Amino acid sequence: MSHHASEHPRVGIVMGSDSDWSVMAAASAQLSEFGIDHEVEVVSAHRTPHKLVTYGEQARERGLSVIIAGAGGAAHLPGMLASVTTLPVVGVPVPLATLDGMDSLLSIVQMPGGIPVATVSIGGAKNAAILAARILATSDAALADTLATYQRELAELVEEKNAALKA
Ligand code: RP5
Repeated sequence: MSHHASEHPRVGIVMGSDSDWSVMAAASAQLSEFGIDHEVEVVSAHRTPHKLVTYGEQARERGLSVIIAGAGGAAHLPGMLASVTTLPVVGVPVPLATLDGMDSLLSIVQMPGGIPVATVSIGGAKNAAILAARILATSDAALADTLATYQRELAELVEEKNAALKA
């Protein structure tokens, strides 16, 4: 697991174990592509519960705007973080060797009323980063431009593939 630490992170990527990094690295890579400063930290709901509470409680005052939380199996990290912060939390269900990530998905997505987690697809770390970027872009015009360019490029790629199909 390796990531360049940023001095003023706007997004916090947390995961239940370093074993989640193979999935969560895509979130860090996408944020870097958009030029968004972020931090990466292992915070386990079950192995380091006190750290979880401290992280969630201090996240806003430390300057974070969004938390991306990935976990697998009995994946309580995103929901528990959402319960101790008012920041938006994006949950990433990490697939483990058994159950194909359905356990992670259902653990994260079924939150009780009042405590939302914006859950992306199983292994959807890249989309978690794009969603975090969209949240930031509600008050960041330059980032909104970056996201518009990104979407234009996606569309162009489809048309290039269409052209190749017909060539
Ligand atoms: C979860 O348990 C973590 O998010 C990880 O997906 C899973 C397994 O963790 P390790 O046993 O690999 O550390 O809490």
